Amino acid sequence: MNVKNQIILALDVEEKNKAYEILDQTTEYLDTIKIGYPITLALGPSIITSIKEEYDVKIIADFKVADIDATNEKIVKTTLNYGADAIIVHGFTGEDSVLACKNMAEKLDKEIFLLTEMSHPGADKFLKPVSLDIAQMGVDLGIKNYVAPATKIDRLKKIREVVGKDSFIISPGVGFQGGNAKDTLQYSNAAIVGRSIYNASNPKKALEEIIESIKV
Ligand code: FNU
Repeated sequence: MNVKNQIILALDVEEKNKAYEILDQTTEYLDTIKIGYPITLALGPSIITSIKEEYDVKIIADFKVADIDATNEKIVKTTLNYGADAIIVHGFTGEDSVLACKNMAEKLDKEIFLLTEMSHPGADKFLKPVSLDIAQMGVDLGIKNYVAPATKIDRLKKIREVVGKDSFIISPGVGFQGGNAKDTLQYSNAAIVGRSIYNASNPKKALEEIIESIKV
């Protein structure tokens, strides 16, 4: 996946007007949007189709798919058929669950991102001890796209070492959660930013400043 300006907007707003307002102000600089449960549960999954129709953006559906293989397959199929270009899948569920997602996405000519380790402090307890194994499983399964935290650069670096330089890593946690875009992009291909953009008094300016901070 190619991400313009290496920034992905996490569009976790719950009103359509607000979503479109933010997209109007930011899509000059962005071509990749991450939508998750907040907007999808508030507005319904057709919001994916509507955004795709009105904006020239790629959509990554952050549904952190984490069920048995048969159920995962259905979740991935439906989400991608709504128009999402890619879907984020948890890795801790294991090979069969992840493979079901990968196979379905490939069948639809779309992509999955494998979530290795999460950005919040609580993830240190259960996910951190296994995240490198999850990343290695992804490599063994031939997965090319990963999610790894911007808030824990040492972990991001280790995950990059496991998945290799040719894999594509996207990293949440820049801004509000304390991560820094420039540091993150030393090891990651794109930073995911939500609240620091959509809650800013001037989202366009907030995004411009983040893009500028990457260049210096
Ligand atoms: P912001 N997100 C995250 N950490 O924050 N998908 C993870 O480890 C992960 C995620 C999502 O903090 C989070 O749900 F796997 O407002 C939100 O949509 O900048 C976004 O990344 C971060 O939003």
